[in-house]
Amino acid sequence: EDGYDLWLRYRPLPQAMRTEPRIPGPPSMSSSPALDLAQGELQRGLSGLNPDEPGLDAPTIELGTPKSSALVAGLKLPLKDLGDEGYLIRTLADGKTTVIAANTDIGVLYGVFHYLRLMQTGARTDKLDVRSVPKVRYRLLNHWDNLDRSVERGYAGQSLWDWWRLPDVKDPRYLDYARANASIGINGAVLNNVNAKSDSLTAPYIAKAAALADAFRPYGIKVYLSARFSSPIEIGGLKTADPLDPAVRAFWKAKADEIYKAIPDFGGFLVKANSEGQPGPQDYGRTHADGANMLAQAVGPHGGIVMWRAFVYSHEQPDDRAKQGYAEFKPFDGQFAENVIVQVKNGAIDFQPREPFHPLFGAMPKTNLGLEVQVTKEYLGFSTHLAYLGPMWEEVLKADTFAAGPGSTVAKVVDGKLHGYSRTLMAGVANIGTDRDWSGSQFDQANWYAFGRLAWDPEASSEAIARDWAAMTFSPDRRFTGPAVAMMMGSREAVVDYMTPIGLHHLMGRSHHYGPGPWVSGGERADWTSVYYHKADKAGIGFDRTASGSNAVAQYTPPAAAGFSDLSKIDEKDLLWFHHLPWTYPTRSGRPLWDELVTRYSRGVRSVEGMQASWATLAPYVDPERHAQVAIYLAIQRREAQWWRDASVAYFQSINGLPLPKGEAPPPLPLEAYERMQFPYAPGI
Ligand code: BDP
Repeated sequence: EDGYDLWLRYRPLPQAMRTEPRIPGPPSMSSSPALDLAQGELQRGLSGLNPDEPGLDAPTIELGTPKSSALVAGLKLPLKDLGDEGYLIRTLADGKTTVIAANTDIGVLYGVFHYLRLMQTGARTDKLDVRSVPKVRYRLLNHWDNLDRSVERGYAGQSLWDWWRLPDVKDPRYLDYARANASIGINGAVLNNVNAKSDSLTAPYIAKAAALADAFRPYGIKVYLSARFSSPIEIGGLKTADPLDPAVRAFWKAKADEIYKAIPDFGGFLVKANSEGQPGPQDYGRTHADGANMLAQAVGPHGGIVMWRAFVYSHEQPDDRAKQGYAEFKPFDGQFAENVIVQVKNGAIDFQPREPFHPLFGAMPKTNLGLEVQVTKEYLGFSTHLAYLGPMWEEVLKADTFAAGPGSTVAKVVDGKLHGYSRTLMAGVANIGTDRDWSGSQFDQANWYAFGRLAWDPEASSEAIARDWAAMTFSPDRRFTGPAVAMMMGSREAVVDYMTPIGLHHLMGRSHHYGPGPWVSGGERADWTSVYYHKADKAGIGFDRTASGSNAVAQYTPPAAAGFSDLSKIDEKDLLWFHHLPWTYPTRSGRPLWDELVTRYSRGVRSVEGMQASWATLAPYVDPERHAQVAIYLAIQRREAQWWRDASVAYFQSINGLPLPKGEAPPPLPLEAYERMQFPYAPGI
């Protein structure tokens, strides 16, 4: 039991949970690879979950489209609004037949996975009436995979893509990867790192990407590539990459044509430009819109899209990095081509354990905006800390931009409803690698899973998703799922507490981003240090982003801004993100700020102890191998939560000179000892 089977284990259900044996319906009228997969998956699931021989009068399941199944065609089901990916699952009036129907074969496959999920989680399946349509069109994993198979910010081994042996050798794992994605509705994968190499757009690499596309296609997954903006120079022999230069435009058009020849359903390009040293249109005095539109024109005739990232910050360092994305994109609202999606991180800094929503959401009604989240836990303890990210994403999706009055949530921006976007996108930076358990830990699989489910429905409940995942991955027994889900739901808050409580952010070790580093200062850029963000001194702590400070709040709509600026309104979870306050500031607990800070640090450590205790009681429901792995990781997390707490308390105390609140243990080591702790070989940098 190494976790390879993910949430698709199909082990026999406890007797009490087995529904009547079922048999798949008769062969369909016509078939396709996706339909064969759907049929095969159903058979595999049913026989795994209930190994008993089906009785002669067992209920049947019919699956198909009106084209592939006479029964489905004859039923005249309301399929019209299901689009290309939605499905219906319905038990017919005879009570004996359940149909899984869709307009397309991939819709049927999605429906089969849904049906199997119901069985796996012990839900009733004898009287079904389910209708599901994805709310977001592009549901993509972004792999930050390099061509040498290292994975930037990856903590689960090497890249799955064996570039060396591709295109000839097709590792069966590619199919398992695609199947897992299809089971949660992911329909695209950007294969290579946003810090891209031009090599990935050369003929040999296009052939390799085409082999992956062939493997993924039956599962409804398209491939996309990150494009390096200076490719016309590096592989096109040109002197410039100026997006308004005719030769440059011709290069990209020819490149797109070449790619589509090899991959007729190629999805398009993802671009990181003029950010962290990457080349971009601004190098030529052009705008993001100029760059994006040029590429959009190249892929447009083939049906492709361009995802242009808003994670930008320039060489000139502004007073507040949080303001830069908005400043560079907002003025160009309405100037991006229809097949461009501006891809915006959930928060304005960089995937911190907690960030308020990015001010661009709600601010670009005339530009397709997509949401990018980080599934891999670069800033939340890599793969050894247990942090279920569903609640973090739900928090941002539920945040109210007030762009069109109350209820203008980020979810409604992202699913296109608020502004009528023509294309909608959710992208997740993948946490997948060659580790047998795919994600580097058992519980990190839940983040991959939750990302897919939330991309399908950004208004879904992260708790319900956790329950499904825990039931499918470990055991549907409620005595297991109750405590396991409680653990998961509290886990991200625990990390916030022991790393960056009360709105603090960017306090981690330099460059590898592992472990505490609130003292980090100096070096290349001020906005790569911790002191830039916490601004602690003898008098107080926090980043003043109100009108008296950087005024980043002004980038939000007035009601949202007021909610952040007004000390009587702000949720304390965001307090020090927006305010610089005296150490004595009275928080809502009644404790002065300093005492509250220390209390939260310690609470984080105690939460991890709580997870350990809870996990120990769950041993009867989990195989010993996976139980032990989780227990070992929790022990690492406990130790490191303590390290975060002690190092942070020691550092901030050295600044403010204040005593610890009563009952709080002093850090066992002097500050210098924490400062000296180094982790030079952290993976995935
Ligand atoms: C940061 C990562 C860096 C990425 C960058 C990005 O530290 O490795 O290249 O984001 O999103 O979080 O481009």
